[in-house]
Amino acid sequence: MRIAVLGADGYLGWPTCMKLASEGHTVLAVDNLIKRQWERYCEVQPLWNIPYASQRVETWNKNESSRIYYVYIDVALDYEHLCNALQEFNIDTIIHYAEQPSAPFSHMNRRKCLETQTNNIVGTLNLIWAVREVDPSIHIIKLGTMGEYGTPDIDIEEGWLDVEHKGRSDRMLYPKKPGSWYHASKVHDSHNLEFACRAWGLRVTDLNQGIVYGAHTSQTWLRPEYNTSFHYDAIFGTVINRFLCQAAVGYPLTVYGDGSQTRGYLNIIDTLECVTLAAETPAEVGEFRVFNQSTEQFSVLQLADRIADMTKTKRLHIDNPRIEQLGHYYKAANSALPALGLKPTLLTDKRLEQMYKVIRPHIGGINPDLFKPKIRW
Ligand code: USQ
Repeated sequence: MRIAVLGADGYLGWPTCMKLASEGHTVLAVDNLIKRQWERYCEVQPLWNIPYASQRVETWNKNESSRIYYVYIDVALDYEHLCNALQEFNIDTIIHYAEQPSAPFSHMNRRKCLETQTNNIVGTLNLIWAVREVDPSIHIIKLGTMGEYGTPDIDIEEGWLDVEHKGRSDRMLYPKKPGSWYHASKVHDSHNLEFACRAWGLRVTDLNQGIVYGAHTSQTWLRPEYNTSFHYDAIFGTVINRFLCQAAVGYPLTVYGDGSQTRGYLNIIDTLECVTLAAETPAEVGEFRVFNQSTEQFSVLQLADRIADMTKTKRLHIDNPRIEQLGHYYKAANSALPALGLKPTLLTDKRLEQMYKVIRPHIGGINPDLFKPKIRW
């Protein structure tokens, strides 16, 4: 396949580029490096140093038998460049990660809320128009999020819901109850993409992804220069990655509220597997296909208990800076990706220990002040 990865400099984008290139696909890595600016704005940085995007692509191309092509494009601003790149590389599949990914960031202030929604929604709209203009048969794989659904008191289905109302029935997009301005931006994206499928016959897979954890994939292990951006701070760090870093420096695990918030989780290795599976079996023309991309569900407290036991660290319940439901029902369908062949990489004790071992040599780079959540909803 000829695949464009948008957001190729990020935690998930870069390992995706390496995996697809090493499997023989032509990979066009697209990024505008904005995430690095946001990190500077928030005064946070990844646990380990990450080379410049162009440098690590160069290192890859020098040392590996496959090639990655890198172009600097702001998907939300450079529409012409985006169209030209899709055309020039004769792209048939697009994996779209190029979005502001942090819920707390979107609650920092009015500007960051607007920046999140503008970047995410306008970027996706530009992509929709670019695909229509260049080649409507291009398969768009869009990273959505399980957080679009929120925590409804009924089972969560994969994107669609059969509804009966006053004696009539219809199949409708599953109702959304996002928990942040960031999550809401993804809901708006989903609606825009679904409309583009209906109106213009585009083919889209929306991957509603759970909370990703993990530091390494088969390719990041090859060289330190291939490491991916791993955050432990309260803005860009996800909860399992954060707890392991907290434990590594003996900082009490920061459980927000009573920790009964339950979410879907998956290993970064499975993110890569899922996008590959989606790419290999594209959506039909006019189809808006939704997969729930998570392999296990845990409450925050379950995770904190396991990590506290393993590392002999204490838990600290702190005032929840977010508005979230506690003690809620949570049951999300996730059978579509296993049906395509996904073999889940589960969070075993051994995997937790391996991650902890990877983190420990880097504790000198951890600033405990960044563990404290300072942004409130
Ligand atoms: N939490 C704690 N303590 C912490 C950090 C988080 O108790 O120190 C709790 C939060 O209150 C929340 C849960 O852990 O209930 C998950 O928080 P998170 O920061 O790991 O994840 P979240 O904000 O939900 O967002 C992350 C990614 C986002 C992705 C989303 C998938 O940053 O890009 O879309 O996971 S999902 O949550 O399924 O929507």
